[in-house]
Amino acid sequence: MTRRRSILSRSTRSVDFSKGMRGSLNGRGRRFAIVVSRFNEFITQRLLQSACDVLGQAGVSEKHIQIIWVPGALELPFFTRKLLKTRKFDAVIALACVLRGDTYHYECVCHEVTRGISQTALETGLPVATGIITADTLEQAIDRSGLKAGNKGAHAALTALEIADLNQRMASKKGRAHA
Ligand code: INI
Repeated sequence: MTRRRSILSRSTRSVDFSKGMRGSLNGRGRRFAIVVSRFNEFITQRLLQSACDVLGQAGVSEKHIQIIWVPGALELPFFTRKLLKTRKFDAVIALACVLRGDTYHYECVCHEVTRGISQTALETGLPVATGIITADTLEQAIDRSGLKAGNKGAHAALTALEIADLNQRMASKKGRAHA
């Protein structure tokens, strides 16, 4: 048996899964901005409502949530970047709904938005959570905005709370102590 194989098959200490840094979902004192697309507003309103509900339940004050409406998903990266650059927010949440039925450039919109938002987060070093429905039909979008398949706005808000806290912990002594 090779050394490599013996290392791979050897049983090791079990990992203590309670260890390691995690972000908390406590939103007290935190500030968030939500950029939301007007395109398919019937759906994005539902995403926005759930995102705000989750933030409220986590203790985020209403006056600490800034909402910016933009024409469509393609405008999300630009305004997300602008908001992050103010350094006033712990995280930004980007919400939209892209439907294949409405456009043949569906792939292009989805790809550009995802790439633009990731680039913005990496460039500014600040967290962005996305709740972007990409669906073939309006029915699927309705399911993903609260009917049968969860609500992407709520998921994005939970993610934003967690990554805002994680980002702060990683920058602080508290975070290093728990690492
Ligand atoms: N924007 C969306 O948010 N969802 C869509 O489904 C969509 N479609 O189908 O085209 C869409 N297009 C608009 C785009 O995001 C820009 O607002 C527009 O191109 C102006 O820059």
